[in-house]
Order: sequence, then C-alpha cells, then structure tokens
Amino acid sequence: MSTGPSTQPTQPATLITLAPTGAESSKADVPALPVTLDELVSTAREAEAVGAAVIHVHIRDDDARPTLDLGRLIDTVAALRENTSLIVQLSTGGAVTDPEVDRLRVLDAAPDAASCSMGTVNFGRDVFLNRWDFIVELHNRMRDAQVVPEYEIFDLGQLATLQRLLDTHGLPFGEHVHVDLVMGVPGGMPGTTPALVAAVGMLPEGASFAATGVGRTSIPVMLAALSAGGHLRVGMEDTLTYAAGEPVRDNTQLLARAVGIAKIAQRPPMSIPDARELLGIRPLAVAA
Ligand code: KMH
Ligand code: ZN
Repeated sequence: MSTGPSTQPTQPATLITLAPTGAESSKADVPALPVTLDELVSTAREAEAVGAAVIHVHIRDDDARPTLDLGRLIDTVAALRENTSLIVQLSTGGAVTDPEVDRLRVLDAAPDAASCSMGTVNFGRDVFLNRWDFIVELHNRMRDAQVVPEYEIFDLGQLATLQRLLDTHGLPFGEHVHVDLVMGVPGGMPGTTPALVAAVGMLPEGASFAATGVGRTSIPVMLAALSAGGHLRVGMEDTLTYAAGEPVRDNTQLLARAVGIAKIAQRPPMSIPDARELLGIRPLAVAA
C-alpha cells in the first residue's frame, strides 16, 4: 500500500511546567527538594535548559517550611526573572493551612501567572479549602493585576465550577483559559485515562489543558495527556518516586523524562515565547 505524502496535521508542541517544590514534602524527608532561593534558581536554570517553559513556585522559609511571605515572593520572582526566561507562576494554593488573605496577597508579587484552584477537595488527611466566594475574588483580582491564571482542577465537578465562573465573571486576563488537571490526589479524581478523557470532555470551549499525575499516576497521566493533545506538568511537588523503589534524584531527572516522552510522542517542548503567546502572558516591562 502506498502511503503517499502525509495528510496528518503537525502535532502541536508541548507546554511543559516544572513544579519543583510544593508545600507537602519536608526537606528532612526529601533532601533533594529545592527549598532555598539558590536551590530554586539553579533548578529553574536547568529546567529552562532541558525544555520547561513555566515554573510553578512554592517557597519555603529559613526553616524550609512553606511560607507565603510577600517579601520572599517578590525576591523569588525577581531572582527567577534575572536568571531565567521562564514564565513565573506563583502558587496561590500554598499549603492547606494557609489563610485566604495570604493566598490573595501572593498576587502583589506581580508574577506572570498564578494558580487558581476551582474547588474544595480532600487532600490526603487534610482539606484543601476553596470556597466559591474566594474563587471569584481570586479570579477577579488576577484579572485586575494582569496575572494569567492556571485553573487547577482536582476533581471533575471543579470543571463545572470553572464554567460557572467564566459564565458569571468573564474570561481571565489574556482571554485564554488554561487548565491544569491535578490527578491522583487522595481525595480527588484518579490518575487514569478514563478520568482524563472525562475531564477533557468538560473543558470550556477553546481551553488548553495540562495534566499531572501525583505519585505513581505520573506516567499514565503523562501518556494520556500527550495522546489527548494536552500539555504536561512534572516535578517533585507531585512525584517523589522515579520508579518502584527508586527515589527521584532531582527535578531535572523528572523533567528530562517528560521531555523525552513528549519528543517520542512527536510533541516536542514548546518554546517560552510560544508559551507566553498561548497563555496570553503580558510582555515584561522593558527597563528604560
Ligand atoms: N499545596 C496544595 C494544598 C496550588 O499550588 O495552587 C495546593 C496546591 C495548589 O499546591
Ligand atoms: Zn502547587
């Protein structure tokens, strides 16, 4: 059979986000976790070299505990901008214990982007609380601050909440909706192909999506997301075991694996300028 010239459309590139730290693991348990500014910056530099376009940032205090201290967040954004061209996405989720007022204040650090969680979910033995009124406040404040949201979805019903949010309060800054499916959290949707397919079927019209599978769901979610045209988030916020019985060496190990799999899927990493355009990130102010 003659195959002739290919009529398949070119597969789009993969937007890859690194989530290197999170708020759930302790440095004592996971020594490779980047918790100081120096560790974060060197992780970010490697991430840019390997193929990430976005860095999802949680920071720690001097005792390596999660913090939303505004001064530290401002310094972190500045250091990442000085040392990399990555899109800087701050977490407004923080740790499960963080009060709403601190989570809203994160936007004052003027990141390019920030996470915006779409609902309350059991989070292991904890509860990650996201009331409707808080969600609306975060969404509106992000638009006012010209910060692009990444809508974090832990369970299918949260996609209905996202649709309701957009219907009642309009599009975000940048006018593009980008969703991250955080799958496999104990208490949220499972990290499986059927769950991913169900979630993709509920995305708002025109939305792009990334997915990450927590723990051992990392690889199945990555493969399902790539085959469904989605983008990827990887990193030690979500995954601490590289393979059965083998702890992750560092974030670059996880990122390099994701880049390799994306290339095999003919979905190579997206450049940072293309990622900025896709997400509708505002141009950086040019110094006079
Ligand atoms: N640490 C989780 C409770 C986010 O970054 O916006 C919430 C979280 C989501 O990590
Ligand atoms: Zn996070």
